[in-house]
Amino acid sequence: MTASPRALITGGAGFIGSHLAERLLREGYKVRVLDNLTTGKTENLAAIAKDVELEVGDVRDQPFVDYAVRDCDVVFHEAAIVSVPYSVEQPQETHDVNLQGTLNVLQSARKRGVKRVVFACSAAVYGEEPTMPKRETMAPAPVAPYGVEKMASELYLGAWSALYGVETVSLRYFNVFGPRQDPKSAYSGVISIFVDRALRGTTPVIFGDGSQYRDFVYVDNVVEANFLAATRPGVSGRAYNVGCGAQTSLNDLLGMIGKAAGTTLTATYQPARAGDIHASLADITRARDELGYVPKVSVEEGLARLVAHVKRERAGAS
Ligand code: UD2
Repeated sequence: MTASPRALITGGAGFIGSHLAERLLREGYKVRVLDNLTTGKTENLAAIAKDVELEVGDVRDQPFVDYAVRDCDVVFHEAAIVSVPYSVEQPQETHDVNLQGTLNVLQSARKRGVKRVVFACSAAVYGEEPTMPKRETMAPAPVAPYGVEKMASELYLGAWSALYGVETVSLRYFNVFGPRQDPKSAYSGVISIFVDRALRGTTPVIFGDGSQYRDFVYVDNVVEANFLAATRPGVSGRAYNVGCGAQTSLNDLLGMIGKAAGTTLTATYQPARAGDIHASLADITRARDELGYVPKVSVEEGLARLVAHVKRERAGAS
């Protein structure tokens, strides 16, 4: 019998990382989490706390990353400052976390003999270029520091796979949603905010006319893509879109969330946010063909699961 593979998840106490930790445990992995608990929360790991090794520290701290990577076969690098507008305000800080942090992870992976690094990249690498759907063969054109940091990280991954024998896979996430995405910040994902408001009976705000659309993808699909990226042979050095391949406008989203929550949801409209892109849609052909990625949870099903989760959580808290 072979020993259990060992995984490190940076940002493993966060929204996506904590779901990934649960899945990897189910798949028989030994799981270690590196998280500075800035946006990550130990509560996100409550159900699996006894099975997960938690190392509290920062990806900017190279010796600490080195320590956290010890004995690992695979690293899932999810730790990041995820807000695009924040990166516009504080580009040095987001550079240090999002790009230097990735370089630190890659250096430790090389030194410690990690077989593969799977990286949480972003649709932000495509920027404003209007061609839809987005394909990985298109030239990247990030507009904000966040997208630049994600793109530069991805280029480092390519170099690591070419030069140092560390296998790397970059997953370009589109608009991920699901349980544990925090609705509290002004920059939170729109679905987390709208579901929160629908269940509180308060009115959501749409910035713009609501015709802008996104490729929303439920977190379980993203976790599946990560698992495939870690285990498929012959994919080193590749980048993959991770979306559903379906577009949903904000106006349509309002109706869908209202339906899932059993209410009629109407919004107030305010001017579009500065720097917002109008459209984002993934072509997921490459991920399907090379990783075997099929988004099993539709946006409707994901919304139903999220609403049920938030209701349960609130019933438990009261
Ligand atoms: C997402 C990612 C970001 C980056 C980017 C790449 C999230 C939270 N952010 O940014 O990390 O990868 O994609 O392009 O997933 N909106 C409202 N009302 C609200 C909140 C938002 O109308 O209360 C609008 C917002 O103006 C935008 C759309 O909803 O048009 C989506 O906004 P978002 O913040 O959920 O995600 P996005 O696409 O800006």
